[in-house]
Amino acid sequence: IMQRSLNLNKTYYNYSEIMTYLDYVQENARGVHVSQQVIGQSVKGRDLRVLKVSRSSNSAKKAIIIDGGIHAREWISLASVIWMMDKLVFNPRNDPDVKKLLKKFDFYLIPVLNPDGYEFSRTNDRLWRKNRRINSGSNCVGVDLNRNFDYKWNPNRGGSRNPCSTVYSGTRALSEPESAALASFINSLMGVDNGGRVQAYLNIHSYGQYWLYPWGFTTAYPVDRLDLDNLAQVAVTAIQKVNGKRFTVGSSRNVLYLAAGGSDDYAKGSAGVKYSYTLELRDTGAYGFVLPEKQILPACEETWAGVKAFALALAKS
Ligand code: ING
Ligand code: ZN
Repeated sequence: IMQRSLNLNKTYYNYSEIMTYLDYVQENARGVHVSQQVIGQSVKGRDLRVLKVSRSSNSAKKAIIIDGGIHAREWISLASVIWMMDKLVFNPRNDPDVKKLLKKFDFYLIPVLNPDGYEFSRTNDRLWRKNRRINSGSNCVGVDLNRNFDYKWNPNRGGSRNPCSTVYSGTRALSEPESAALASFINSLMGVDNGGRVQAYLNIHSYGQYWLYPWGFTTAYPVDRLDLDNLAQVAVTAIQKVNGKRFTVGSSRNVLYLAAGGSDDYAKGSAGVKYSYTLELRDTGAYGFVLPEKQILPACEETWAGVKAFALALAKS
């Protein structure tokens, strides 16, 4: 049935294949603990699953949350999260860094944050971005989940009040089940019961080759900008060593564009996660969102190298 590792990253898998793979990972993990949690449902009722990887059961170490597929067409982001899962759980090359990371952190991986949009992109419209919300009073479908989060939510700042826009912010902050589920999941791990466990949050997108930190809603920088910049530099240096790809570091607003309501701004601004980032994976526009399957492997390898270097540096910080 579903094979692990190499086959997994030769092709882009659909939602149900990815869910089958999560079960495979959980059943076949040896020497690490894997558990799954459903944190909510999409508009069309698909489960939003989180896979936790830790050294032991009931582990409550400092945590790193990583998600992919918030935008439907950014297929490489899902593949990259699956790849990280595979490396953390099966550690095929017996990498000592993986052991170090699991000594220090619990990982929470969410490969498909927007399953309805992803399936629609696979079957109907390859360049679909939003979720599949039916907007009342409009013939246009979908809300941009990365404009829908509840920190400085503002359709006038890089979002839109028009349901037909690809960056439609929704009728209100956290109007969508997908964004609401992620927000409450981050909050639950940051709450007093959990001792503010989340040290880092990575929201994975494509394309453009950027490692971005907040804010998206303003040109101002976070007060701890230098800390965020330093660890991002460590990550992009590691990425470049793998296949020579250069990633640009900076704040979303200053190196990309204005966008309020992003999940990275939410994680930092509302939930209090210090190291909150948006990653834009390959490429820089040659294929854009439609990254060929031949590039899945190199893209995942370099992203994993960056994430690993980042997390190792975080462990020492
Ligand atoms: N890019 C992100 C977007 O949501 C971003 C970039 C993230 C900007 C966060 C500002 C804040 O537009 C893609 N590729 O979706
Ligand atoms: Zn995106």
